[in-house]
Amino acid sequence: IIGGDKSLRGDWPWQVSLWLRAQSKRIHPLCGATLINSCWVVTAAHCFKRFGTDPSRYILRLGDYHTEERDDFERTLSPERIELHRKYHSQGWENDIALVRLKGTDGNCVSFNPHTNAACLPNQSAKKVKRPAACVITGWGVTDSEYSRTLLQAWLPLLPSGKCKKRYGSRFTSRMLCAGSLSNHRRVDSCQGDSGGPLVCQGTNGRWTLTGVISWGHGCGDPSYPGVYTRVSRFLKWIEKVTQAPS
Ligand code: 4AZ
Repeated sequence: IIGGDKSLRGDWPWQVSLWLRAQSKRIHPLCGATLINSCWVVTAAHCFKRFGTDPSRYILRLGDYHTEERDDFERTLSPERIELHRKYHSQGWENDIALVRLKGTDGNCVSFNPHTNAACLPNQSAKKVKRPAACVITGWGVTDSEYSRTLLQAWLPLLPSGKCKKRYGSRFTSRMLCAGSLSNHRRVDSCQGDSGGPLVCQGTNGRWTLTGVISWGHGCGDPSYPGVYTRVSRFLKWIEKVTQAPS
């Protein structure tokens, strides 16, 4: 996260970290992810581009805050299944969304507590995100120098799609959202290591909704190249189909 600040423990209870298991039993931070119910996590499909979708290669951490210290509420879980969007192509950025099923039974995989809870999904009928909405991105990815050890947050506005169209041309599609700094002097952006993590917006009812999945952009923190996010509202049917299917 560029231009953000330290979050407080428990402020973003749906934030999940995705780690790669190395041969040496060490783990390496890979991506962010978002808990959407007791058994399912949403992330970016491109997180699995290099190492594939064999669940045994990954672990997920919930309720985490400091990556190198043991937090009271953190739990490390194994994925049971990784489902990439079937129209995701590793050459491009379209449909950059994946679902990860946690191990567990009877639709009950993790229990919620003040540090572990699900984000809401967008309303099926609210296809349009109202701007300017108060949105937040969170992650342990690259700051100005290195990966962050504590969970960072940054408030940022959704931008008109034209801002991203102008910069990225046809690579930016209607299944994506554009978000970043409004001013040329403030750098607020997601960056490497944040991808797969949440862009949540707070509705007038106070609920936090998973509006975007951190996906791509040209560099990080350059106000003329906004960040690009998977537009979650376009994937609700797919999410429903995958998460409701008998396993
Ligand atoms: C990345 O490499 C990445 N500034 C994520 C987000 C952005 C750029 C790169 C957006 O995962």
